[in-house]
Amino acid sequence: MDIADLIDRARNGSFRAAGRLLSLVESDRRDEVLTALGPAPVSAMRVVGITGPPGAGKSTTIAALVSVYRERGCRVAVLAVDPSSPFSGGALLGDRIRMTAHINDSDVLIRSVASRGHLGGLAAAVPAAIRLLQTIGYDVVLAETVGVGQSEIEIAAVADPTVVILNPGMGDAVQAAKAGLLEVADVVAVNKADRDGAEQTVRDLRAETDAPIVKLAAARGEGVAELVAAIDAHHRSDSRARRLARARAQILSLAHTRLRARTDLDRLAESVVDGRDDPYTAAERLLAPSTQQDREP
Ligand SMILES: Nc1nc2c(ncn2[C@@H]2O[C@H](COP(=O)(O)OP(=O)(O)OP(=O)(O)O)[C@@H](O)[C@H]2O)c(=O)[nH]1
Ligand SMILES: [Mg+2]
Repeated sequence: MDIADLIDRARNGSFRAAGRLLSLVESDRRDEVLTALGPAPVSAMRVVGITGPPGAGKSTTIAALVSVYRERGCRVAVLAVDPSSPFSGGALLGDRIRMTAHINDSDVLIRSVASRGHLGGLAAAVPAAIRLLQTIGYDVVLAETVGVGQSEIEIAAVADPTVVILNPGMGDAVQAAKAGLLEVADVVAVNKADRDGAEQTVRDLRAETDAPIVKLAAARGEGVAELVAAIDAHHRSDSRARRLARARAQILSLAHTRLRARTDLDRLAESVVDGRDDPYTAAERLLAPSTQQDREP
């Protein structure tokens, strides 16, 4: 079936067509899909990034958010980035259970995305997936990443807002700050607030970030309304300057991915190690326009 047909079907609500298109977007046929989609439609689609340490309650929070957005009549897509990562070991089954309320809802699409494919990873696949979801009529995308590496930074480049989920516990706030997690936070949620120490963690966090902080017990549905209010408020206050900053981060991330994929990188590294080039010259060479066969597909 050709891509234009799939797009039509997906627009008309076909899950199977949407799934096929998302697979194509992760494959080397991504550009074909993007071309068929045409220019980005004017759409108020929201992309909410949910990130945080393993087990912080990201999926539980997403399940609660899905309910809220469904009550508003939104079509919702959940992208779980790299759920097979060693950090969330086997969480996919658990996520199924947390998402049971939504599994038979034809307006909720749940999809996992591998962050380290051969085609430039998350930085390239997720914006394309988002473009696709926007064109086929989704109103909200909730994207889950484990906040332990590059992926949450890449998500933050496209998400508005990025919610960082932490838990009560001594040192959590400081650790999150150290790990650079708070830098990507537009909203911070202290989940598992039914446990001791939530107030203290909120106080510690206030010293580390200007982002709004909400207390959450996602598993009990407590604080979810406050979280949604913070997400809504952030979206309204989103400025051109912030959008420019996000676009810059996204461009840099994509450019970085392209540079890493250059086949001459290894050759340049050898010439530096062998003393034929210095790293500055090698960097210049890496940035120089390459011939087509220097690039990966
Ligand atoms: N006490 C308490 N436990 C919670 C709360 N929210 C989630 N949990 C539990 O925390 C565990 C992890 O929840 P998940 O939602 O899978 O966390 P996650 O951040 O998506 O985990 P990974 O994807 O594996 O990184 C589960 O056992 C949840 O039941 C909460 O508000 N209070
Ligand atoms: Mg999860």
